[in-house]
Amino acid sequence: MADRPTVGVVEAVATKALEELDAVGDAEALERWRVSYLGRRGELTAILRGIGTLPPEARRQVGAAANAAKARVDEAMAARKREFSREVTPALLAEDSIDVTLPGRPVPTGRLHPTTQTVREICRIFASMGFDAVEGPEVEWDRYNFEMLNIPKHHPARDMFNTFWVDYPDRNGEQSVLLRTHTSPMQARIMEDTRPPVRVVVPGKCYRYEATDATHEWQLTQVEGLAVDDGITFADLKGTLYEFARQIFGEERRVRFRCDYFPFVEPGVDVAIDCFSCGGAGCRTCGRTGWIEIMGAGMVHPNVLKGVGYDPAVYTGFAFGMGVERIAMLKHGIEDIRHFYANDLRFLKQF
Ligand code: FA5
Repeated sequence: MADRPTVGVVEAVATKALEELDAVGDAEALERWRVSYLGRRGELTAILRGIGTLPPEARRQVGAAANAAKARVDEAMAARKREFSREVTPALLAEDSIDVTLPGRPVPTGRLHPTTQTVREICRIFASMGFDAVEGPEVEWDRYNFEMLNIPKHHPARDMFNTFWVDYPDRNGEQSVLLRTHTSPMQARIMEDTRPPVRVVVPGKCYRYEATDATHEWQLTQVEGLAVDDGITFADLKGTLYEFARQIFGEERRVRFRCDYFPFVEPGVDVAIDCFSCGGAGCRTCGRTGWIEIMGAGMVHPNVLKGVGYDPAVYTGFAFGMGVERIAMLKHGIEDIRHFYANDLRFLKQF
């Protein structure tokens, strides 16, 4: 660029700038063009800077021409900019468009464990018959798990419950703390704290030191039931459990009551449902018996009532304790209890 600009130079530069501006094809090229004419070292900028060095007369003429040229170029540039922004917008819109008819991406949701689902269903059924639900400790005293249930120390019935003992000997050096083997200790805890009428269910985990097979786990879930009042009979127990079986398994399932022995009830029964897998013919799941035992039950033993300060001449009651996994197996046709706690998502996702 000449040091001393003239009107002719100004016009020539402006014309060249406008011609090149016409040829600019996109926003990036426009920016390159702007820098080359109007940037700090741009051709038009250099002319405008050089005006100050001109003699006064030339400065006036060339200055006026340069200002007019700059105004024309600025206006042309602004017009091109507007054009590009109009062109870019539809292009961008097309690129970023959202197809509102596409189905949304699924959000993975967690789910309740089949045992939890079954516990909730059992509690709901008993709630409909007026039973409250309460929970109790899994680490328990010998006193509640055995003694208050009419199972004194060294009683042979302790062999029915293979026990995990907690290494916490009492003053006499005897083991007195354990992982509860059933939910029955809550019978004593509840009756100790309340006066009749009592109507509760107690869901919770229990532990047994035993070998596992298709229907036995070392950790199991039970729901205990207890109803005590004056005038409660074995017929109330049967009616309540038939109604429960009808609601949870449907009308067509058969229920079997058979005499059984539990030291804390008299008389005692075991309750079984005909096997879902073989329909009662006998198979691996039911141990070839045709029946799956789901609970123990009976009339609360007078010694248990006495132990908590209830008068057995006035009050009677029934109790039951059911295996929740066994009930879930029957409901869903699960042939092996060991699936429940193997943490295999292929199994768990089915519920
Ligand atoms: C009891 O635990 C008694 N407390 C039940 C009871 C309560 C009787 C109140 C009378 C009055 P039992 O050991 O039979 O009884 O267990 C009850 C139920 O728990 C069984 O019918 C079975 O469904 C389930 N169960 C027992 N042991 C296991 C195990 N190892 N794995 C899975 N389920 C089990």
